[in-house]
Amino acid sequence: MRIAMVGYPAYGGSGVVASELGLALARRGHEVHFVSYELPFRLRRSGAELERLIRFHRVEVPRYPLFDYPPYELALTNKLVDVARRQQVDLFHVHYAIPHAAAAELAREILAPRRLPVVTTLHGTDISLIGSDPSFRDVTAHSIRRSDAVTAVSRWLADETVRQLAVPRPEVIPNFVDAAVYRRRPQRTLAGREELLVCHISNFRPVKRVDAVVRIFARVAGAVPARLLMAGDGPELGAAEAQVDALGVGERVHFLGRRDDVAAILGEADVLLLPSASESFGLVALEAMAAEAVVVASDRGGLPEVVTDGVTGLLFPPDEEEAMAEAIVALARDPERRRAMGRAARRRAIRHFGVQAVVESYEHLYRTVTGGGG
Ligand code: GMT
Repeated sequence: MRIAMVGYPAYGGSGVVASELGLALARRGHEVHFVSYELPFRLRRSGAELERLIRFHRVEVPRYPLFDYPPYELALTNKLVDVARRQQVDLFHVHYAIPHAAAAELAREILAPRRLPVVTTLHGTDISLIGSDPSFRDVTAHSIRRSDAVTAVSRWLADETVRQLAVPRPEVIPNFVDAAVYRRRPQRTLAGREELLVCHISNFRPVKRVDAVVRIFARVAGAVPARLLMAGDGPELGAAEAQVDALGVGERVHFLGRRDDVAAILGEADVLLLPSASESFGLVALEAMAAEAVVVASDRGGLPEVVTDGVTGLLFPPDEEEAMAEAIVALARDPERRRAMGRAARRRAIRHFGVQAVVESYEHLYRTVTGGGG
């Protein structure tokens, strides 16, 4: 099939999923056109293989003095129309409802009477934070209703979408992980052998509760030899750096900035700490599971669908910081249990969130919406 994939190129789970799905589909013989304002970061690394597999179409937004807010949505719509006409695409698959679903809907209207199906994948904050905001609610609900198929990355998000927007329940297609890329690395280069290596990877937005990460780690570091790697960048970074100094753990905490080598970091990590206020899925938790790191996370949103509490990781209400710190200390003191949990996590990641099964679910959906049979 010829698929126009739309997503955010910046660091964030929805862009990762759109990129990895595009690559996986292209490797299975589909023609994939990625449409965005920048080449997504996961695609930047794929080099020569990428050029063979995916065509990137940049959305240019003309600057004009009248525009205090350059109308990206309209430029995206126009680009989608252009790509659909020139490349004869069979469908639009948009990731993150705002503004992508509305742009695809308008593009489809412009292309009529040609029938171009729209598949919308919801990722979380496009519903839970932004989509349900009164400023965007009606247009989000409308574009979801008009999509030919709507998917959500977890059951929690599907329920939340119905609850917030009173639209039909999306089909659940979970995120996936390539277990050949995300795996334990035998060599330890990021911390000493006797230290517990704790990682946090996010876009440092308030919902990630980076302040809690630092507080929890400070408790851990007071009890056992440990090191914290903080990978990512975002609005809470400065505050986290100041907090690390204030708590006197500067020697043990390393801010790595935005990193492309997440698999390498998780491959050495003992624990991934993710005390988010909400997480529709928690892709980084799945990646950590495949790499046999123990996920210590909040029990909110879709995380319990990814992590089996007590078996493949440990979940707590987000404000139970002391309990999370105690759990991590206990894991440091019991390496056997930690490794067993890591192995169970990898088994679960492979069994329930493998690339092939998930990509086949999307292919099935594409066939259904294009009338190619299910
Ligand atoms: O978590 C973020 O801030 C990024 C956001 C995004 O849209 O890129 O992530 C959301 O989509 C990911 C991929 O499906 C999920 O794994 C994340 O859980 C979800 N984030 C939230 O729900 C906060």
